[in-house]
Order: sequence, then structure tokens, then C-alpha cells
Amino acid sequence: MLNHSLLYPVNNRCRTARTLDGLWKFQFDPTGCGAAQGWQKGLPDPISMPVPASFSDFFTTRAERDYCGDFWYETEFFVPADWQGRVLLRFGSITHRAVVYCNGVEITRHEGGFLPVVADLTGAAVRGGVNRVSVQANNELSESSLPCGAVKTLPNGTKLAKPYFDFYNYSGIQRSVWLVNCPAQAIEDYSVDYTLEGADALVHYTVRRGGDLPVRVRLLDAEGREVAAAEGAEGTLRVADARLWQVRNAYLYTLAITLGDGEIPADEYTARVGIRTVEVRGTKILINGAPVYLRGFGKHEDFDVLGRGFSWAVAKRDFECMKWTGANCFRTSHYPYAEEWYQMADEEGFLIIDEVPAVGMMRSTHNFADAGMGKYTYFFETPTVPALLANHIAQVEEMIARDKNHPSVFAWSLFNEPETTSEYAQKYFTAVFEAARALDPQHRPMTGALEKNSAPNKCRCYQLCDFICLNRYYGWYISGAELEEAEAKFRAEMDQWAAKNLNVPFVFTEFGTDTLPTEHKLPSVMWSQEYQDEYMAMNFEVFDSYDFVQGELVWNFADFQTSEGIMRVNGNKKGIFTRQRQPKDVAFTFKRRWEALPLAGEEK
Ligand code: GCB
Repeated sequence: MLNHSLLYPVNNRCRTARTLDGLWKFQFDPTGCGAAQGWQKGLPDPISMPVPASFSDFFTTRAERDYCGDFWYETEFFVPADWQGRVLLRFGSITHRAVVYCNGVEITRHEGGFLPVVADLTGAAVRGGVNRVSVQANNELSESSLPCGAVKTLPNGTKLAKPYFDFYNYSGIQRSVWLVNCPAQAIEDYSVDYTLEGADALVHYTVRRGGDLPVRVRLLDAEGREVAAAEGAEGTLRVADARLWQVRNAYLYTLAITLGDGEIPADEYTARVGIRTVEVRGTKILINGAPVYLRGFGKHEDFDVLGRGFSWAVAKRDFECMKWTGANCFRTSHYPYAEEWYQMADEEGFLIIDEVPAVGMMRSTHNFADAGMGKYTYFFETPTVPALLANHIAQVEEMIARDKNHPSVFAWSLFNEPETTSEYAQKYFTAVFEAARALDPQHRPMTGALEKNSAPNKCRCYQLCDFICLNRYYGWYISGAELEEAEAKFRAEMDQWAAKNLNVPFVFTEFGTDTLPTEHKLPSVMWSQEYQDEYMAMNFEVFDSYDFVQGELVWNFADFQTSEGIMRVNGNKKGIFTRQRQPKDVAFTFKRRWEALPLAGEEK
């Protein structure tokens, strides 16, 4: 189990959190000599670099934009003399791995670019003085890293990232950095789980704390009125006439946890929680006992200039666009997003399939096309697998620890499009699912997104999933431009799934066509807006023919940046919106369809 706290920073009587976002110092370290040369004591020749942001798209040369290897960030911060207890630095993420130093001393190391890095500076930071934090980061990909890929080294020594996945290898400090002061004996973590009893709700909670100070838990309604309270590190709150967190109609309570029994607590943590239950029963996905048909998007954290850098403004626009289409769900393809996305989803009543960065588990830079054509790369038959598995499970653990209390998160996705047809893959994913199932206090459904080669008669991993997620491109990668043939093949596959009588829900987690907003053609051709529309019409017909299909998350919400190649025109253009978040024609088709579907609580 994680022995440090991933709690999102808050300010209150016992805690202070200040963001260190702004302009940091930055330097590439192509030969990896920085640590040996003492760069942790001050960068020799830095430039300035905004945080949070990916470094890539600020630069005007290819060498800098596509840089692969070690790179350093550095900034200074003041720690007040009166800060008692612990001093922490919390990075929302550092892509893909990092060593954090404070005043030249190594504090922590972290593997994985999409989950928080917490450095405990208590022993190293000078109180009442200015301190230096240095971050030695690295963005290389390998077959034991998540996401998976390789590094190509050119004859002159330059390294290039070769992702086995279809998004740009954006890197840097892409999420906010917080300087946190909290008590020495602090609230480290909490979990909530719910059961409904008629109009009442039971909130089962546990609090993990340092030391053994008494715990008090209160639940406040949206007006700040106390509706339930309990003592103890574990217990149950009974909420009479509970207002539930409903899909697209969210209601949030505040959970207030305190330590100690004095007038002023020894520690205090407050969080917004939503009371709701999740269940898969037969072919239905139930929220608060009522079936919900998922409609929405696979997304990316991706925007002009910022790369994968978090921006409240972009997130706000994305939610407004999603609401406008009538969506109720998105998948955090292909990695856990910045926590602020989940906070907004909690407020807006969106459902999230939260995905670990297990993508590229197939040895191909074109795997999005190769996989569907049946290419097989023996990915899980290699010696790197034990290291990959350990890393995979560690990231599942961190993701669940970080996101488990968000009402928006209703399911975990533990992979995207790996090879799943061998006994090796089956063994690998059995271990991942077993580990994951032991971690979630709410026992939410677990799943993963399966590509075309994971066919009903070949796939050995769908059996692990509580609902089955299919990424299917009939009419694009398969029989592109031949929609009749594509539909026949699509139905043939769906008939095979139907014949299995699995009695579980199916959700399409990807389907789509690359579409240029400039292209119109009558009759349609691939890449034109008209083709995107016709393709969707065919897909909708197929979805609607199988009653076990309980959701459609189109690929992708918006156009996004990828590596270069003959398959991509300055990025992937399967967006329903452009990269600037303006609708393509097909967005109106989705709006019409989705607004006509019941939002939640009714069958389609
Ligand atoms: C897929 C992948 C996704 C790609 C998409 C595509 O199957 O999961 O990452 O971007 O196809 O557009 O090819």
C-alpha cells in the first residue's frame, strides 16, 4: 500500500497550500551529465519555462520540440519560519519519471508521468529562508514504461521517442505544483463508500492518519449544514433523505475530517463528496440503481501551445462543449488526467472511466492500424514483462488511491488495446486485475479497451472485465470507404458476441474517422465531413441493434497532436471538435442523437 498521502492540497486552519506555478528555470541534459556535475545545486545555463505546461510546443526548432532524454527544472521558494510540522512539495505529475532535489539533496524518485509526485522536504527545507527545488526529469519510453514505446538513437547521439501509441510524447511539469504545510501527525487519506436504504444513505468511511489522535467526521450539505457526524477512524454516517449525486445533476456534500479533540483540531481535511452507487447488473450499468446509457468521448489532455499542460480555461470549454452535445461520460484515454478534470466532472455530473497509462502494449508504432489487421508482436512473451507488470500495478495503485473518492469515477480502465490473444497476456492481465480489485473500497467495475484483434473467439482477456469495452473502426481502418461491407463485417462480429450470451454490458470506447474541417464532398469521400456523418449513421444503426450495447464514447472529443507519419496530418483528426474546440458538422449529429436519449435513469 502507498505509505504517503496523495490528498489534493487544501487550505484551512491546520494546512497551507501555495502553488509554485509560474516561470521556472529549465535546461536540457542530452548527455545525462547533470547530476554528476552538480546541476541539483543550480543549473549552469538555464532558460525560462512556464509551469504547468509541456515544454515541446514553445520551441521553434525540431530538436528542442522533439527532445528526448533528461531535462531539468528548477525554482526557488520561501518557507515561512512559523511553519510547524511537515513541508511537502506536490507535483500533479512529472512526465515520465523524475528525481526531486531540495537544496541539492535528493528527496524522492518517481516513475510514471501521469500521477502525483510527493516530495517530503521536512528535513531538507530551511524555514524562514529561500529554498531551491530541482527536478531531474526524463521522457524516454521503453517496453517496461507506461505508456510503452522505444527510443531510437541517431548516429550523432540524438535520441528520438518512438511511442507505440497515437499521441505526442508531450513532457515536462504539465500539472500544478503545490508547496504544502501540514501537521506532523496528519490525515493521510480517507475513503468513502455508499449504500442506499430507502430515502436514506449510509456513508461508510475510513480515515488513515499518522499517530493515533481521535478522529471526527462530519458531513455538511451544500448550504454548510451538518447532516451527520461520527467519531472514529472508521464508521458509518447515516444521511436521512439523502440527495444523491445523479448523472448530469450532481449534488455534492462536504466531508470534514478532524484530528484531535481540542477547540482547534490537530489536523483538518475537507473534501467534496457525492453520494451515489454503481453496479453492473446483467447487461445494464446502474447508477443509483437506475440504468444509464453512456454517451460521450474518449479525450486527451491536449491543446495548442500548452501541449498536455493543464489549463482551467481549456477544461471549462471542454465541459461546455460536452454538455452542449448532450454527453454524460468520458474516458480519460490513455492516462489519468489532472485532478482538476475530476473535480469539474464531480460538479457537472459527468461519469468517468478512469484509465491507467497502459497503452502501446503491442510492438508497433502504427498499432492503431496494425492491430486491427491482425498483426501479432509477441509483446507479452518478452523478458521486460516482470518490470512492466510491477510498474503497471504500481500505477493502478496510485490511480485508485488518488481518484477513489470522486463520484464521477464509476469505472477503472486497466488497459488500452494490448495484445490479448495469448496465454501470456491472459496471465499478465489476470495479475493486474487481481491487484486492482483488492484496492478499490467502492469495488467499482473494472474494464479495459479492446481492439479489433481481440475478437470474440480469440480474446483471452475480456473475461476479466465487468463490462466489455470495444474500440472498433469498421468503415475506417477496416473497409474504409466501403460502408456497406464495413457494416456487414461489424454485424458479423457483433453477432458472435451476441451468440456468447455473456450477459454483461458492452460499451464502444472508440469509433471514428479522421476528418478535415476544410473538406466537403458530395458524394462523400474519406476525410470529408460528409463521410464522418455517414460513418456515424452506420455505427449508430449497429449499436442500436444490440440491446447489450450500453454506451458509445466516440473517438475523439477533439483533434489532437500525435507523432509524425504518413497516417497523420499534423495530428489525429478524428475530433468531433477541432483542436481549437469548434464543432465539425458531425457534432450537430451527435447533439441531435444524444439529446434525444434519456440522460439517465431510463432505458434507451
Ligand atoms: C486506437 C487507439 C487510439 C488512436 C485511435 C486512432 O485504437 O486506442 O489511441 O488514436 O485508435 O485514431 O487510430
